[in-house]
Amino acid sequence: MIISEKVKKALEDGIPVIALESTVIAHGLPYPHNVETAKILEEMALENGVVPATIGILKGEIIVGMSREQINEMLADEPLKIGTREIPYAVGMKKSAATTVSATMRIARIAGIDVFATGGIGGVHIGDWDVSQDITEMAKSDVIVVSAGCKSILDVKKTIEFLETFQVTVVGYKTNKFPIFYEGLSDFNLEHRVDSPEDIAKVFRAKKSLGIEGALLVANPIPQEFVISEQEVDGYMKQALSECFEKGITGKAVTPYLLSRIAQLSNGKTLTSNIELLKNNVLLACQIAKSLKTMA
Ligand code: PSU
Ligand code: MN
Repeated sequence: MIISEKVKKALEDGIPVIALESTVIAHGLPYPHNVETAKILEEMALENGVVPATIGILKGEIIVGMSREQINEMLADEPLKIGTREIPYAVGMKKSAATTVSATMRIARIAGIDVFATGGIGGVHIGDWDVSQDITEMAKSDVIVVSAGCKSILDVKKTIEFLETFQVTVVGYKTNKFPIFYEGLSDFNLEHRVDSPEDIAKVFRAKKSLGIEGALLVANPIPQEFVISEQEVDGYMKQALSECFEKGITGKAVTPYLLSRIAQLSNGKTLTSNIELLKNNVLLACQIAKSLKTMA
């Protein structure tokens, strides 16, 4: 595993670091928005006094803190989309790979990074049995995952139930409802709410000090001005889902297909919301990372 000099130095000097995933760049957003967004997110972290560490795999080499050139090289290799269980394959076979929430969490934990900002987590899919490794990884890795909940392309109710089954600690940030990505808030209640980054840091500290393994999932709703109505998203979603079914798209290919179709069908409206919620999650992750340091 290669940890970039900047990230290594920050970890040694106690400067806050946040992890960022590479699947959202490679398979979640279309070119050139993906590379632009990756840059914007890293700059935002730096402006907030936090060192960003984008995680991905380049020709079998795990990289924590990818440079711009390394991100471009990874994209040029048409990387695999990998969860934790595929890390050994990518490394052993010297493949380039973009890491999903599960793989990014595992690598962040190994590297000693406590906070990770993403867009949406994977969960329980609608239809055929398909449950993301993101959930089972959250049961294991002690990382704070800041996300805007999950997309309603998933079965939100079952995803929430699975988070309970796998003992994932979930808190809503300034909300009592589970957020569903572009659509703002779902109707499903969250049991626990926190209203400050300091409180999130306190919950994480308690978890660690008790040795209760697993993630602290922070459900951070998209800013109100970028919410797209459920009705509107539903229309796009139904069409994209039925195409997916007709084309026989399954497994890993489902999420990227749905994401890109929904972006096309909405004339880019969902893309803007996706980018804005990512920025919002990075900002909160920075505040949490700083709170963890001041508490130390
Ligand atoms: N949801 C999004 N955008 C994404 C993903 C999920 O709104 O880019 C990506 C994340 O990397 C997540 C992965 O970890 O998809 C889940 O994929 P799967 O459902 O195949 O486990
Ligand atoms: Mn799956």
